[in-house]
Amino acid sequence: MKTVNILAILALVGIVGTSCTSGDGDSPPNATPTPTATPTPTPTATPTTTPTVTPTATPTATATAEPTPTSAPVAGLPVFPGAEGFGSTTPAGRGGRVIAVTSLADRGPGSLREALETPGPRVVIFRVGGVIRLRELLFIRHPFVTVAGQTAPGDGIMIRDAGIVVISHDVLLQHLRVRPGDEGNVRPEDNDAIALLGPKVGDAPGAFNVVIDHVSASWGEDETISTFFGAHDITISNSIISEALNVGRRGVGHSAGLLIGDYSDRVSMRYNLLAHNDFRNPLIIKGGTHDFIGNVVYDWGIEASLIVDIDSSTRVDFIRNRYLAGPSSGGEVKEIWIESRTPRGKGSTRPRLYLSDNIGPNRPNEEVDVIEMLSFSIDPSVIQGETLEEQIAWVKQTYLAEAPQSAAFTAPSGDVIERVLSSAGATRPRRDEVDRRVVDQVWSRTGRIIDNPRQVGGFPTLSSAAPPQDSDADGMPDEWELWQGLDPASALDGSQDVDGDGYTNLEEYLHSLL
Ligand SMILES: [Ca+2]
Ligand SMILES: [Ca+2]
Ligand SMILES: [Ca+2]
Ligand SMILES: [Ca+2]
Repeated sequence: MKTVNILAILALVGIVGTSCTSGDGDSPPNATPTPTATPTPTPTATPTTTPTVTPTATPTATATAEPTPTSAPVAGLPVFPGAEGFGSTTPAGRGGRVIAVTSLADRGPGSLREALETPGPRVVIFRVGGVIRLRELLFIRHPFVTVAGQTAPGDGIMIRDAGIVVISHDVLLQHLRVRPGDEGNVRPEDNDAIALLGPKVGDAPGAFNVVIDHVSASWGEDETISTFFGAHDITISNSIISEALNVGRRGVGHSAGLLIGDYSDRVSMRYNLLAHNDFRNPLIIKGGTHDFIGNVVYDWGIEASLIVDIDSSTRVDFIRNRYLAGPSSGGEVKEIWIESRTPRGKGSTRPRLYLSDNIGPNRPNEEVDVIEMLSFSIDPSVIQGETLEEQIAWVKQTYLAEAPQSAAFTAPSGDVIERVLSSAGATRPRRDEVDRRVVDQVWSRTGRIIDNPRQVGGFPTLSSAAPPQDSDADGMPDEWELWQGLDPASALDGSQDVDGDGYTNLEEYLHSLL
């Protein structure tokens, strides 16, 4: 246990002994873990602009030419239809060159690494499916990139043995499986499936305007997904974050799901499944304004969600989440644990949460007071009030907000659990056996936190298949182009926007696969 805190407070409010929470040991590679900036939480409204028609300029790009953006950006256009959350109006690789991944090799011609290391706006499609075994971390250093895993033939794409590190901006990743495991070359302390790092790594601009959507991330040794060092304006949506490895090469238990780490700001976490992670479901530490909406948290171990505020004015909206205990679930804390290390006398910098429609073991329905699913670590001396009732009232008044503080959102209709379990993760072309098993385990309330992938059958194999015919190599198959009235013999039309809705023709094809 790295952090020993406090404090007893109110029996009814819930209480804690130790936490296993800090950012200790989470240093990303080549980075100095000494953030110097203090973030200013800035609630940001969701753009309400209705996408307007913008004529497309004459296309000049080809599949092999240098990128030529084809149209003025449409203000407020979601990066794909239905995208929501902080950063989700990024253009990503829109209008850029098409780069096809044709090799599963770690590097070299046709590799994913080569595609990501190519500067300039780009849309990365896959002409091969299967498993990419990385020999080292896969960095995204250059901005404006779309990685469309849904285009992969066969069983789709899985990345193993190392993870992805995003240190640039305007990035969309969809339908990828990232399962580092414990057999690769990355130090366990750095071995995240996906890390989004702010401007603290070399001279990189840092991660912002990043959308991670329909991604399956599992078997990390550090975190599974993390944001750190001031990464901001990020959405992690419709994804599965599962089976963070516990006692493995690190020698200590470190099954950590999702870390919104030091000085991250404006991170949306929506409609994700977090399953079989001992802690950090998520951990939000040191500030920022974030939202956690419509997620399913299953089978946490010692803790589910934790907010550690260290004199940092953290603001988080927890809305419509479902906490389902599983065989690993234990610990003394309730579903949402608020730890405030704000020094005495700095009352204006306490964390504040907005809670609405969250259900869990300690609050099985909306009739139960929200306080029942909260645990607090607070210096007892700051708590005001003589009687228990007065103290609880003070705690509520101090730590709970009456209205959402982050981006606006559209409440999804239907059942959250049904939605998440049916659609989360890399579902295109199809879910792999890891995701199918995890989802089945949520339905049946089975499974456990694991130490290594061998305990659950090891790495799956994914097969490739013949990709669709694409004669002009613009990323759109011949058949689809003919159906759309495009020219299967000309690559000029991929970056055009024939219906003027702001999405290029190539994007329309990518969206048709979602
Ligand atoms: Ca990490
Ligand atoms: Ca084509
Ligand atoms: Ca074409
Ligand atoms: Ca269009």
